Formats: sequence, structure tokens, C-alpha cells
Amino acid sequence: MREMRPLSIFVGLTACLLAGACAKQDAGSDEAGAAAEAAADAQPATLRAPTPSPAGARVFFITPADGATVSSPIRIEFGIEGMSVAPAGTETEHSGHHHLLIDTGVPPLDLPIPADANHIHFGDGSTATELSLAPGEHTLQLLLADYAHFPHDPPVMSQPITISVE
Ligand SMILES: [Cu+2]
Repeated sequence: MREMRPLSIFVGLTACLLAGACAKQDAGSDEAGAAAEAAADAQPATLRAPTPSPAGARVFFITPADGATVSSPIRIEFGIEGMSVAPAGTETEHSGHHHLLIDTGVPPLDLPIPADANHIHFGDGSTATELSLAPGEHTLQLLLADYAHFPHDPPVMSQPITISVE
């Protein structure tokens, strides 16, 4: 994945900024904390306005089907309606790129989607992949995000599906 390294730096930077803000608030008195909170409410410096998604936009699994029994490598195809797929870094209206959530819940929707073994980015704009998973039950879910890996508002995500890997 080409965008992996810059994304890691970006996520790291965001985490630092957030951690810094938290540390500052923890160190201060209650009054200082309240003031910091008020300031954060007035001017959310480290957060940005979410990218809107159009009404009715959705992503879904074309394959596999929910409840399917499959064998590795598993062919996974992502469907999208009401929006288009654009590579990460390309800001066009009503677009985003796919993220596959594997055996994990939905991440915080006001932050960039993490990049790790449970959160796979398809920043090249691809709409299918082959995945090797250990035998057993696994959950999969799709979550679309904008050019900067932030989920849209409202978020565009599939229902989680459960597959059984032989
Ligand atoms: Cu992404």
C-alpha cells in the first residue's frame, strides 16, 4: 500500500497533537481544564469539519455474502451507490475510498481511520481484494472515508457481515 507511510506519519502526528492537548488539560487545575474545554468548544483546532455524504449513499459487500463459508484466499468485492471512488489524496465531491474492517468495531468517526491489520485502506481506489484469514469465524465491515481518511458525515458504512473460513 503506497499511502501507508505518509498515513502513519499523519496518524502519528494527529495522535501527538491530541495527546499533547490531553496532557495539558490533565496537568492543569479543574478550572484550567474547564477553560481548555471551553476553548476547544469554541475553536476545535485539531479537528476539521467532516466531509458531507449525500443522502442515500451506501457501501456494501458484493461478495462474500453474509454467513458464507469460504476458503482462503477470499475474494472480496466492494459495492458503492450514490458516491464514487477516488484515490486517497484526491478531493472530489461525494467521493471516498474503501476501508475494510476485519474483526473489529467501527473506529472513532471524527478521526482518520487507523491503518493496521484490522483496518485496511484501499487508498489506490481499488474496489476488490483477496484476503487470507485464519480458519474460523470473522467479521468484515466496509467504511468509506474521504481523501484524508476521515469518515464522512453521516458515515457511509456497510452492515458487518460474518464469514466462516474453512
Ligand atoms: Cu484511507
